[in-house]
Amino acid sequence: MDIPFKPVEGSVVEEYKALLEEAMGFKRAVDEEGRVVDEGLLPKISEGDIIEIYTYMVRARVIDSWLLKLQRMGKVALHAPNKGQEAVAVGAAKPLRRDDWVFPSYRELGAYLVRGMSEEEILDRALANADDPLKGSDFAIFGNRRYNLVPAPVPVGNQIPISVGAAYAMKYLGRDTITLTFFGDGATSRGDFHAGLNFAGVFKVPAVLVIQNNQWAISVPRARQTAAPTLAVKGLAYGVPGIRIDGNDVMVVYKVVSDAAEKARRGGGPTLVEAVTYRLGPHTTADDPSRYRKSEEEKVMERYEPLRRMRKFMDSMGIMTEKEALALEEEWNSRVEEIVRRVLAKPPLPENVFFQNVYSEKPWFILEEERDLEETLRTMEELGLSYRE
Ligand SMILES: Cc1ncc(C[n+]2csc(CCOP(=O)(O)OP(=O)(O)O)c2C)c(N)n1
Repeated sequence: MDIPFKPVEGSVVEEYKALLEEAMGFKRAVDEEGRVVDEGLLPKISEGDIIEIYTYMVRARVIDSWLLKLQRMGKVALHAPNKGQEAVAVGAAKPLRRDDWVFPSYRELGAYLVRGMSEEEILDRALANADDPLKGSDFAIFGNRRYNLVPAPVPVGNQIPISVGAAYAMKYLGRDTITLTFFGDGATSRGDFHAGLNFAGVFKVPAVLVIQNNQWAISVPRARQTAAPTLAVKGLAYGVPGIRIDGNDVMVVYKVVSDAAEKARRGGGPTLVEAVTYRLGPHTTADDPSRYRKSEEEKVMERYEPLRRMRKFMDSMGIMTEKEALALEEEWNSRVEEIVRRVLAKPPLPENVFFQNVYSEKPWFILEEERDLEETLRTMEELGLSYRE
């Protein structure tokens, strides 16, 4: 029992002092000019792994820019740009095992690619064509059971308590699989974050929770979001170690998340990682950031973006020249352009798609609505009208 009442003393205080330093600090292995600034934070991985990581970042950048273009062409309903945040998604997803669970938010294309999804699958969904697995039912990026990739929720922060519950389930079942969850700085202001962290801390669940602190929750800047000095420090109140890192340095993201994942696997409990990054584009294609932030800020932040840094790092390490690294981006751009052409040529969903995939046996009122639609379409055809462009 804890009685009598007195301040906490002893080793716990020392332990918390060390945790506080991690939560208030800023870890990076490679700086914005690609120079190694902390050898100890470089992950022990091969040159091949480094090239693979860079390639995932390139692929995420390329598919992101195609999704943006396709939205502007009226082919995609909505897109939440990933530009500038590739290092967090790729660096955190890469060290995971196939049987671990990933709970993305809506800005983690890199994590989808790392888990094994192809550009074609992503585009089929985004374009809602005949191969769309969700049959046009929502504009959201879908999850994928094959890759233990849970669908991204539309409500902000919902995935936090759900993923923590899933992590608890893994522990309960005696498995050594873990969960990795992504969410934004804005999500840390929602009750779901606090409920999730509290549960995670009490039950020591095998979870790694990654905050993509991209400085903005649509138009709300980080400083208006919370009065806490850092976001990582919020974990400490719940007994969850928080580590603040440079989210544009993929090497430190990989290192910190892989260590946290292994700790969770061994029964060491959850970790909250605050990855400090910057959203270079709009919040979504429906947003205009010039209404709430200065374009000079974006220009300054271009210098810190993760792909540029990786190119400089790989060049200085003799892994790949900057020229070769840029050529790789060109190559992927052409490859994805070909996929885009193929995907655009696919037939659309059939008109009666919303009458499919719900009932095994349709009730009379649904059959009636279906007949109504058929009749409307016939009349439109007779009148030479079309609802498709
Ligand atoms: C519960 C809830 N409230 C509000 C919204 C509207 N909304 C969508 S995204 C967003 C901002 C989220 O910001 P953040 O968590 O920092 O993630 P980011 O978009 O920056 O990656 C808001 C307020 C929502 N989807 N769900």
